[in-house]
Amino acid sequence: MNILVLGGDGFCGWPTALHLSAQGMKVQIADNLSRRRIDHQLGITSLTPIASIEQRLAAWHARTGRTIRFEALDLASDYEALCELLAQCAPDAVVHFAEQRSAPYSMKSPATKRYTVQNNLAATHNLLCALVEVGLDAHLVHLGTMGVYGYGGSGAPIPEGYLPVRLRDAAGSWVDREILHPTDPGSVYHMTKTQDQLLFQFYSKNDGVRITDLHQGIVWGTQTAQTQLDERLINRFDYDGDYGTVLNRFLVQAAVGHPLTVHGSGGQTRAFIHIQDTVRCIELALRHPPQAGQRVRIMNQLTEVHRVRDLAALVAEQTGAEVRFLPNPRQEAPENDLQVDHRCLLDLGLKPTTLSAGLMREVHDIARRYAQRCDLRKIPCTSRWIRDDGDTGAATAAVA
Ligand code: NAD
Ligand code: USQ
Repeated sequence: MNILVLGGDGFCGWPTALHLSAQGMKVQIADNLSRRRIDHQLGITSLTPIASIEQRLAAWHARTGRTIRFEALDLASDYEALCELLAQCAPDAVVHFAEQRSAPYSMKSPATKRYTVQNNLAATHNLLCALVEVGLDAHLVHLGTMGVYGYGGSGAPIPEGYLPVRLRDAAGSWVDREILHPTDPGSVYHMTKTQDQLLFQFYSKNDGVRITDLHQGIVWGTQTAQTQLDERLINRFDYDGDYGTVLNRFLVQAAVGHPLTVHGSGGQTRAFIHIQDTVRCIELALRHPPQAGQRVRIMNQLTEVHRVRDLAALVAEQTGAEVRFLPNPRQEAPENDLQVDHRCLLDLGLKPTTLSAGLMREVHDIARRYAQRCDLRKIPCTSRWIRDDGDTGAATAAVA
């Protein structure tokens, strides 16, 4: 299979590209390296020492004899170059990771809000438009988010994308339909993902583009079977207040002796998946493409559901860390339940990596090993959903 990985230098994209290459697939990466520029802009670095994309690809070739090509391309602005790349590469499938993915960064300032919307929506729409213009029947696999459903907690399990509804027609008879599940985004970033869904629905219906949208939970962990082959292949590990996600932050906080930073009561319940399972899910989605004419296929990509304060308690119990309850910088429900249907990927053969099995390995192998690279000043979350101090955040420019 011939695969184009967009955003293939990022946290999920890099290990996915290696995993697919290791399966014998022909892989090409395109990325504008904006995530590395945002690191620079925010004065942060990955906890793990990530090599340049050129060094990464050379190391992969040296270790395995396999070649992954790289193209520097901005999906949101280089439309002609994207069409050329699609025509030249003629992929069987395109995996789309190339979006600004941090909720706190998207809420940091007017500039970062606008950047996130312009980047993410233009990237996704350019890709769909280019697939049609070039006339490629490639399967598009997109990384969406569980956050499109919101965390309002109706009490009903969240289905895989579509909600069955019953309506009365004009004659008074009941009609059964399935509609996209209503959206309830919690940040500007999450809002862009809800709008991606509409772009997919339209291009699927109008142009017959075959699309799988994977509504992924919070990814934790760092390494996969391939990224641990060589230190030059190591995956990125974000721990800062903007890009670090909750469980990976707790792991590094425990390793450096920083109190675990629970927002509010920690009653927020979220879905989680290990990075090793992320790459397996992408492979499963690629090996089981939707049929021609099928509506957008949506699968919930997660393996476990946890409450934030329970995760903090678990990490504290295993490491002796202190837990600190902080004022919540976000606007979100202080407590929510979360029941999610996620049978599709299990039915396709996913064997989940559980938190209980992987947690301490992650603390020892990564968080403690690279703890000296942690900049404690970058741990606090400084992005606020609502500013009540007269500060609009206007000083934070978006990435160039
Ligand atoms: P990341 O920021 O590490 O990687 C994204 C990559 O895309 C980066 O290398 C970046 O340079 C590139 N990129 C961004 N905009 C681009 C553009 N316009 N043109 C070309 N390249 C561009 O993020 P990630 O954690 O790997 O997330 C990948 C995808 O998975 C995102 O769409 C995200 O919404 C989704 N996701 C991530 C998580 C998570 O916990 N990390 C959870 C659920 C969903
Ligand atoms: N939280 C804390 N303490 C921290 C950091 C976060 O209590 O130090 C809380 C947050 O307030 C929130 C929860 O943990 O309630 C999750 O926050 P997060 O930063 O781990 O995750 P989130 O902002 O939702 O975003 C991440 C990824 C995003 C992806 C999303 C999946 O960055 O790309 O879409 O997870 S989901 O959460 O399922 O929408």
